[in-house]
Amino acid sequence: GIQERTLVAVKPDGVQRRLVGDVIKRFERRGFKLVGMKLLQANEGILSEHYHELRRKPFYPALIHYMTSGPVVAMVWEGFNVVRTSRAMVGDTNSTEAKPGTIRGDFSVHVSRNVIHASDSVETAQREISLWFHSSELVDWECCDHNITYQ
Ligand code: YYY
Ligand code: MG
Repeated sequence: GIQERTLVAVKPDGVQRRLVGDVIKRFERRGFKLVGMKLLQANEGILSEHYHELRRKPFYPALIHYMTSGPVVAMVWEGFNVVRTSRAMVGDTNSTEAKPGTIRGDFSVHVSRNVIHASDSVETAQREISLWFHSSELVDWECCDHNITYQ
């Protein structure tokens, strides 16, 4: 869609490895607009909702343990087709398959420590944004280069 929004989160391994700046830089340079951002220690409550679809997977307990092991940086990015484009920027879930040039393909070697989350559809993005952010934490603002980035 036109000006859609997506949830991106730098996971605890990414924060520990000081990759937050690299991740933000890629989204800024691509032309997306940051409309929300916070560092937080996620608890099991939010993560069990966030990963509800995966609750029966064998890796689920380890995933929750990892995701609660330290702070995450949650962000909302806005722009043209941002949901699909950010998935392409993030790369394959399995770091082994992730192409060089993608965030996972450049910064991770194992699926269980794959640095970053990005919503997988517009519907998922809407659900995840309202799970991680209050509407008052999202900022509507005009980017000064909007008419240069877009036709
Ligand atoms: O959306 P994405 O993060 O690319 O993958 P999901 O299938 O939603 O899985 C979420 C999360 O679970 C993944 O980023 C790492 C972890 N995981 C895992 O540890 N082992 C797997 N075999 C599959 C996923
Ligand atoms: Mg997913």
